[in-house]
Amino acid sequence: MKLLDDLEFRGLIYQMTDREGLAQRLEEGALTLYNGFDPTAESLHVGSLLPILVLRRFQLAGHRPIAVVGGGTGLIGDPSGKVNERSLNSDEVVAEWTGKLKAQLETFLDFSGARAARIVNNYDWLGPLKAIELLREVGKHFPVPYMLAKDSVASRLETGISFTEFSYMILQAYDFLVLNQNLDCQLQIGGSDQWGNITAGADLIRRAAGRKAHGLTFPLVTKADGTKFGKTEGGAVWLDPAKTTPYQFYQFWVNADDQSVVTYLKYFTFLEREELLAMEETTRTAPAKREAQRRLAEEVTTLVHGEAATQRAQQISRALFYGEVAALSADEIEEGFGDVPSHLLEGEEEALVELLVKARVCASKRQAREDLDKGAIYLNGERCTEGDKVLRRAEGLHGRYHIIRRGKNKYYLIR
Ligand code: 383
Repeated sequence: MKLLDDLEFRGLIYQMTDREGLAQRLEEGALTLYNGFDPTAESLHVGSLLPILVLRRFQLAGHRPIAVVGGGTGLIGDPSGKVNERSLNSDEVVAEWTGKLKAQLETFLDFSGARAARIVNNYDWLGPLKAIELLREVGKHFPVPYMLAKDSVASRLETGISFTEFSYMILQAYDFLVLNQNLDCQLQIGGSDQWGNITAGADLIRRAAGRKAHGLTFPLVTKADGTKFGKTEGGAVWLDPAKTTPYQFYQFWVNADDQSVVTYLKYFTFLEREELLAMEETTRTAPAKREAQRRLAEEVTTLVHGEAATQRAQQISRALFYGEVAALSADEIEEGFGDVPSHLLEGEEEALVELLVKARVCASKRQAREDLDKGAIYLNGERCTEGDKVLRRAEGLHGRYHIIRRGKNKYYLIR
């Protein structure tokens, strides 16, 4: 299948500057394209994964991807899709985050061969830029009414926007011009929130250099219940394993709702048409098996964290699901129970009833005795009904952990 047809089949195309023109250009041979990532945090998150994978889809089809890290634009702040003015981060923080994003991006693209990917930092050309030069050479191509008409600005005229953020589109447009002139980059991609900035760049390339450039955006990723994609109760789902463990990452995907799971498989995996249709079918006929969800979680976790981490995540998930926690290694316990309520054992031993109350498993000692009596409490995977049980640290899993489960799947960790 041709690249554009595949992107369309996957539902990845939201807007294009000129479909026919781009289709024709792709026929003519290798094209250089880019997507920008601003260092607004110390890690990329699942939302950044979509553009990364689209860059990779282009590369697999024989084109040359560039990932731009916004060491310069990150100092300004993109108003696109933002209701409020951002607070500025210091030079040091932006430089540090730029380095971290760069390292993460390196793991997703292929840097060898004729279609080698590149990662560039726009601070390299925005940093040295002089104010007079910017206003004379670039600013002249931006009619103010044109800038005011952009969504990112128009939507903020009532609530407020600083000149700093108002100017952001000029910098992103200038990036596209620089990349077009220096690396023959002819296409910029991004999420639908980036349409205004992307077309600003294509327009600038036409006005300032008399050349044609293309833009393509993908749709905003949504969830069936209307809540924001990529957020859990614990916050954003990060690509950095120190911020979101591979197990949590795996769980995020395994919990995808039935209405969205096939869309996510199309967006976030490289599964082909037949497999995608098969997943669509099992989700329709046997949703309870959650086969598509498990496939999704396995594919995306492997892409981001590798096979070994995925196997661990699956092992932890199975153990928790079947209550077989005694089989987990100490590392797996730390990873799998990273965000369940935990409590420190004071001293070497403590009465279970007391502990159940202190660890907030049960509301009172009376409740704790009742729960034990009716068999609702599990200790390290075994049902415990002993009202006078004493918990000893040394008898714990790996000599230090006691895992308490109340009911079907409410877990607590005693360290
Ligand atoms: C900076 C310089 C450029 C081109 C783009 C940029 C960044 C851009 C931006 N992008 C978002 C970000 O960095 O702010 N102005 O958080 C997000 N992207 C991608 C995608 C997305 C966008 O990194 O829609 C989601 O991930 O475009 O919100 O020369």
